[in-house]
Amino acid sequence: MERRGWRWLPVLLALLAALAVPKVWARGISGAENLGLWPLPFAVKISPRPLHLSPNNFLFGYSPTSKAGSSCEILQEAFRRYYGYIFGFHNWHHGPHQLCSVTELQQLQVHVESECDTFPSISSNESYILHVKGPEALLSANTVWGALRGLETFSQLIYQDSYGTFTVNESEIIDFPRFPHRGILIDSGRHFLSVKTIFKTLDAMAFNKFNVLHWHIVDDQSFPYQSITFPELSNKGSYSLSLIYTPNDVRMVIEYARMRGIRVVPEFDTPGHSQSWGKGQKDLLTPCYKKQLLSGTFGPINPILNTTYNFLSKFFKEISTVFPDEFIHMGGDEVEYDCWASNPDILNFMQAKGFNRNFTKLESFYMFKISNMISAMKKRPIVWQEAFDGRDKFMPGTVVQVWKVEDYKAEQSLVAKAGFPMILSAPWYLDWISYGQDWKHYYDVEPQDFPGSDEEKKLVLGGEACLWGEYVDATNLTPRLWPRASAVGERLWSHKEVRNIEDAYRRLTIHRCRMVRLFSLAPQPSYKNSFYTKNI
Ligand code: CP6
Repeated sequence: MERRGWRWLPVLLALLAALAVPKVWARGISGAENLGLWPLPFAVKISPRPLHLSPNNFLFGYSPTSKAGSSCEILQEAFRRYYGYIFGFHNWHHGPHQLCSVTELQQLQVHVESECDTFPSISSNESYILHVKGPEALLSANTVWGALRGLETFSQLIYQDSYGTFTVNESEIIDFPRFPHRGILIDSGRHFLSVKTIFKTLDAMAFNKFNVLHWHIVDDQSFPYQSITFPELSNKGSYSLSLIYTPNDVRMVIEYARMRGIRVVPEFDTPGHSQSWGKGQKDLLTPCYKKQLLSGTFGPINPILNTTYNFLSKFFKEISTVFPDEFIHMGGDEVEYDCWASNPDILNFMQAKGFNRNFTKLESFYMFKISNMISAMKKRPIVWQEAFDGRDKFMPGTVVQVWKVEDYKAEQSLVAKAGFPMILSAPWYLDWISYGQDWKHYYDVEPQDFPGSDEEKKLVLGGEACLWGEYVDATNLTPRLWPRASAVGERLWSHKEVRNIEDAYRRLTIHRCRMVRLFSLAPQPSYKNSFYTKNI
């Protein structure tokens, strides 16, 4: 496209969207049957005309008018990565293709409308247009994040013909995500997950256009996060002194994710699920009583002490500087009340506050104080649904994560009626395994199918596939997540009407095969990779 043409791209995009392009293009998916594009782009047009690519004569480059160029590390790194993904694992073909009449594709020119960004956010524009033609293909995006998604799609278009020659058909693709929050939850509190395992998960997420790593980093069982302010938490609370995430490990995860356009949302779950905190922080947990005597066991975080809030305020201050994302997940799920109910100091406090014996009010009192803290640090809180259900006062803008399987649509309605944004994970528990193709159940979910107005449905920011760690560690994490999480990936990225299960099955089979191939690749040589692997 010429210089002048770029200015009209957003207009063109809007126009094509208005014309309901998927009905014309994606429905036929002509020529795309064997490619296994996943998740399916908004509009796909693939011509029968092939172009050949030669590893020795193919480059990624920038259009002259692109605002982001070779000083943009995110794109430079992505170019290296995708060159490796496209050509890396095959025997290079040096056959006589120069002699045949097929046009060669020599370059993918990338055009980005805005300057190289730093961190992805919930409002990042991930749309892109891909125009594959010889000898130069064009990838145009509003942001580098869109360019990353377009590079992934470009790599999925390339195949080897029967002679082994790298081939791509002339094609046009217009694409953008349906939801802005497309997450995977990993749980390093139940089983420690090495940084290398997390990297592999981030790679797979990028293959499926996921953009949020929800890092449930600590839980009852262990506290692997090494805090700068409170080192005793992991000294005492981790499984071992080597099974921890040092500040450098955390930085590497955030950086590896950033390079792939993936946000890292940390979860520090309180007041429940916090047994491991108690080992390194005296008087933080509630002492439980048995027959009016201290039993020696502990319950949820003690919500009646000033020391609790002083500690948590310093702790979350650190978290808010270590993790650059706008969101912090503060948990609030599955708080057990029996220990609170056994403790006379708690009961007296509740009496004084007028809570009587309503423990939900006590929990709500605690959660409101923590959300205030997090808001004061210019961060937005995310909570599990119980924190919303029991709300007395609830911070505006708090995101509610709907996780309970029972009646989740009714819960979605309640959250939406109250005007709060939400993330759906109830139908997507990937640690739950059963016989057969359960991905079809994940695929069938319609995240906006609950009683409510159109305005209310817009409060669905997206969803998360959750891989709780009770029965998951590095030995089974990858096969448990993929390709089943891919079903969630397409549901959250692709158009609402993309739900043909036979077509999905055919594409997913190919996509799985591609992922297996990519996983078996040796790490790509790049500056970033040597930087990362040095410390593993
Ligand atoms: N761990 C934590 C879990 C779960 C939750 N929180 C959980 C329990 C049951 C189901 C799904 C998830 N394993 N910390 C609840 C959000 Cl079915």
